Amino acid sequence: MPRTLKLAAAQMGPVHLTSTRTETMDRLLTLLRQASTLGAQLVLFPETALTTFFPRHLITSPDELSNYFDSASTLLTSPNTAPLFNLAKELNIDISIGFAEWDESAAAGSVAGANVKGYNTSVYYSARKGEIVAKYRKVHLPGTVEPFSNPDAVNQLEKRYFAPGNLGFQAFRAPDLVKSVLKKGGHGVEAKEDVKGKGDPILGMMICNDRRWVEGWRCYGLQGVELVLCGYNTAGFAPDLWGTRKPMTPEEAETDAVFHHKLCMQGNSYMNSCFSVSAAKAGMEDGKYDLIGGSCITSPEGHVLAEAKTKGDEIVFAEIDLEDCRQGMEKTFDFGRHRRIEQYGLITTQTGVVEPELLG
Ligand code: CDT
Repeated sequence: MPRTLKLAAAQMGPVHLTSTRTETMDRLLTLLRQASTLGAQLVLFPETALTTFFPRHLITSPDELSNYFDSASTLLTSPNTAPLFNLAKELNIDISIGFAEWDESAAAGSVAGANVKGYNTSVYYSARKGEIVAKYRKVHLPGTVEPFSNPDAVNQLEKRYFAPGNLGFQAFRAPDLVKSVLKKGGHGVEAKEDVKGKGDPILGMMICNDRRWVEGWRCYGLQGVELVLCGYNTAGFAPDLWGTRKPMTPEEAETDAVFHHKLCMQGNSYMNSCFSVSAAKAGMEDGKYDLIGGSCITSPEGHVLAEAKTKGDEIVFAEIDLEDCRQGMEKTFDFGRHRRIEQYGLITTQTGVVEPELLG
């Protein structure tokens, strides 16, 4: 049975330090309406979509910093965020969006240090339910706590403002997003094997740097994920962050950064037999900080089905059939038959690299 889904990435162009919340919200609403005219049922927005990518700045004033954060518990009611969820409900479109989550319990600060204000988070809103049905907190936080000594460096102070995500890689089902699916206890559900690939779509969220780490993808793969959603803000040129043996022009560096982004989305989608969708915040923020575009939708065979053509506000759209995940899941990457967990111990017992002894 086909399980088709009309899917969109809402890529955003730059959001500046001077952009107001209202201006940015208006752009998000416009993108959602554009996706709706294409018939999209699910729209992904970028990481920290509501503001500029503020972790590149050293912000010491607590009041100023609090302007970039929102509480998860008031997303559906706060004037800063509610208009997007209200429109999603009206248009009957599920959305996933990234934002800086204010730590209401103050637990994040006690884990990671006094400066930490919360988590780099994304949520999944089900329009049919009218509620947020899943939340993910970014696990892999790149960059540094303190700015680089080089005054011209592009900083990424995520470790300063955010605690590492503590919700794991929890896959979830998107309620009633796709027609004609099996439900628990429903007719035709006899054994566990009978339901594989026939229920409500299985989704997983990750945020930006997470896409570079195979561990998260495999955690989702082991839950039968069919679609991974990933919003991002990726610098086009940041030699202090990623290091360079060979000097590169900003143009060469950006080409490489887009290549690595797509490599992660394509390779990991293939190796976990799932679709993926990625949405960038792109372009030149504050006239100075370049972010890559390259938002795309990729298939379980690793092909790019649709991709952004600009570095501005743009909808990337594709109609997919989740049934296409079955080929990989049942053959090349049938985990149950082919994985050898007794050989993978290092993955969860060791963090850094330990080289073999030097030869004599
Ligand atoms: N936002 C985010 O996580 N950006 C990082 C930059 C890393 S620099 C190597 C990313 O992985 O795209």
